[in-house]
Amino acid sequence: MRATDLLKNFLEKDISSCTNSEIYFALVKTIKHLAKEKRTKETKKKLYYVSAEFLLGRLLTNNLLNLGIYEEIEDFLSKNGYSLEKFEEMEAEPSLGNGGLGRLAACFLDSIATLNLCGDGIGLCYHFGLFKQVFKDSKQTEEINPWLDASGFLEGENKSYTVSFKDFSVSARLLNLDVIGYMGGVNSLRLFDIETIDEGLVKKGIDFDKEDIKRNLTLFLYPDDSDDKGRLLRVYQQYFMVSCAAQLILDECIEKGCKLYDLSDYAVIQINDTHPSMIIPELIRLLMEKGLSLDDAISAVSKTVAYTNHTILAEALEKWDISFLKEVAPQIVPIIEILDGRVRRKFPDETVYIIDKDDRVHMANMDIHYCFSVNGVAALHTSILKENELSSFYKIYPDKFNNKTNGITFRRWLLNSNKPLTDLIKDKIGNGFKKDPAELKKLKDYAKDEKFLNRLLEIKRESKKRLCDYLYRTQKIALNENSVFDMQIKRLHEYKRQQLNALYLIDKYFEIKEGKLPLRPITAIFGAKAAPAYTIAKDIIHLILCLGKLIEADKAVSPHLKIVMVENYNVTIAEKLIPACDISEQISLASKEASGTGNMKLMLNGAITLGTMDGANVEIHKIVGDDNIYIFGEDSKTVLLRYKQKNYKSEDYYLKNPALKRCVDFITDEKMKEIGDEKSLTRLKTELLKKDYFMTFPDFESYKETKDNALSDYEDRISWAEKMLYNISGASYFSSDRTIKEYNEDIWHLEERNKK
Ligand code: 26V
Repeated sequence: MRATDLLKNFLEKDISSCTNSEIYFALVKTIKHLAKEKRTKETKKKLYYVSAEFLLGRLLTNNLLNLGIYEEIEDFLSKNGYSLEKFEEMEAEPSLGNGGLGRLAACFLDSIATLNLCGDGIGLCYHFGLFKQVFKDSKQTEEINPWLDASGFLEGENKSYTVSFKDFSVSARLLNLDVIGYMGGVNSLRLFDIETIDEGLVKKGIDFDKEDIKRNLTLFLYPDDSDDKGRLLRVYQQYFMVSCAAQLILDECIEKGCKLYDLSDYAVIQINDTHPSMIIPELIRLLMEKGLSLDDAISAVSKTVAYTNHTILAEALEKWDISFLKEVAPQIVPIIEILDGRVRRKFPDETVYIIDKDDRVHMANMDIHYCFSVNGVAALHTSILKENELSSFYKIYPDKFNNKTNGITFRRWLLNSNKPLTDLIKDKIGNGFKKDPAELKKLKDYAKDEKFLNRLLEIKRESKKRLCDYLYRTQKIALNENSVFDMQIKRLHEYKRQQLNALYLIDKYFEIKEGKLPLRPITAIFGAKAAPAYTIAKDIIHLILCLGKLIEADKAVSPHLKIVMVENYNVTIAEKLIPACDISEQISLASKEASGTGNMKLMLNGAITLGTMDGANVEIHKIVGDDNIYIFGEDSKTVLLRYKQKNYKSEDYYLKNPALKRCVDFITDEKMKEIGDEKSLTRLKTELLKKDYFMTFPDFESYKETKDNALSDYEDRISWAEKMLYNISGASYFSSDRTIKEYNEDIWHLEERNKK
């Protein structure tokens, strides 16, 4: 049956007498129906991608596109006087992730299904996604972000498990979201919830009783873990997730004929960072319960689980006090002790122990010893892991280490979010790139085709105009569409250095005041959420919002410079921002950003990167060449050496460089204090002067020079368009289809499922 006929059936009456909500839910039912039809039999071996985060974004239009019925449905709706956009906007975004790690998991699910591989995601069904950010008095406040009732895509499954904690147990409920590949297969994202959850526990903002585990376990994504109660809750969540995952995986394998010691013939489990690490002892425990010997259980699990590392920041590498694990799941503690004992007997090197002298369990260490594959997420990141952070492990297990440079799904980040650009590409090189992103390389043949380059510029202009309309309609932000759109859109973290961008903007403000005007007005756009307990990150947001206000009120400066921070940056807003970006800020301190994936989305949409030699920027640089990217700052070797020597003093740079000093001092200038909160601004300034752990100051000058060069090059529109073209075509490498093919060839070894 055609999609529109199905839709009409689900509407049950003539569309003209339906409410918007009836139409929305009929669309959802149509999608679910078609997804069911497309499901094919599973293969013997299956991938389980276990992750605490899946930052999916809205599903409606993406699913229509992947099913190949977008145009048909759009047509039908418009003939009846409706725009599809209206229904798209009714969907509450499932924000089940913080940032890159969760969004990567979502892109991977899309590619796995598209490539017809048999692989499900497993995670938690948080009732509230990442908090909704609301600005009050130029500060971030947090509100709950519900999505469940308004979604319609989630379905209950007839399966439940019991998870036992130390003093009590909970019943788990399994829910399913279809993962619909682009003209490909259909897989599942399996999300676990508890029967006894109580949304009424949430009081003010995002506060709730952190100790009432039976009622709060799946309420929130990443509850604030700034205190012990929060940390303990996180361990509860993690154990709950992996115990459910392990039970589900074993059930499915046994049903297919698995004899348990041959688990790795039926399952491969990719763990997304260390949040699911407890699946190792949990699986060992369950296998022993089912009759395997300790040795056989350890061996089966070690051949089945693979680990991806997503960060080298020491503070982000999870270490749990063993007392926490004893409190939550004492049944796995003896197993972890056995695993640690084996390591200690074999390797007399404290740095590779699982349990350290302070009785903390290093989750990554457990993973590396007991997984068969350890991968980093960009070439530089993997080599830093091998040579620095994890060098003692690399010496022991050189063959386990491998790199899988991240990627993004072009369905969401080009086909769906930038239709005019998609159509232009299709006109030039045909439709092939939609299934085979390598075909994008063909675009390079048009690097000197002025007509084509002009069309690229026109499309960018149109996207900027659309963004202006959207931001005005939704947030009352008014932008000048003829200005340069410079964007830094990502989580707020000191290592990503939004503060460096802010210092540049202060410098620009001074220049404009002195009469040195930019060639064209500049619009600096930020989008970022700060972790609720991360004080300095919130101070940086405050600084940016105050600067925006100060400049807005200064009539000498405001025609030339505008600073905005969009509220509640999320996947939905990213989809509107990215097509409209001219300059993509990727300015993390070299060595700190494992990969970055926003950098890939932005280049694919024709933005030019201004960045350090960090994460995947290094590979972007290699692909597009010096002329098509703006690289600045110290490289990772210099940075790592400086950390080693422990001799960085930010004050030295401040005192040596009057331009920098002027900018730093301005943070607490009287004018700023009038607008903002003195305490917050002073705290930030002091942090920079006394610590600046992420070394903003040494890169200030080269950042300024390089950014100014980019702004001046922007004026040669045709040569800028050529840069855009090289970036769009070079982005082909960063398709998550390529990444997933590599995971499959090197780690998973799944056979392609037969298409129906
Ligand atoms: C977590 C935390 C938590 C505690 C406070 C500091 C902190 C800093 C960073 C993180 C990141 C955790 C892992 C993560 O999200 N990594 C991101 O993974 C992306 C996908 O591989 C990658 O593109 C990003 O570079 C990386 O930051």
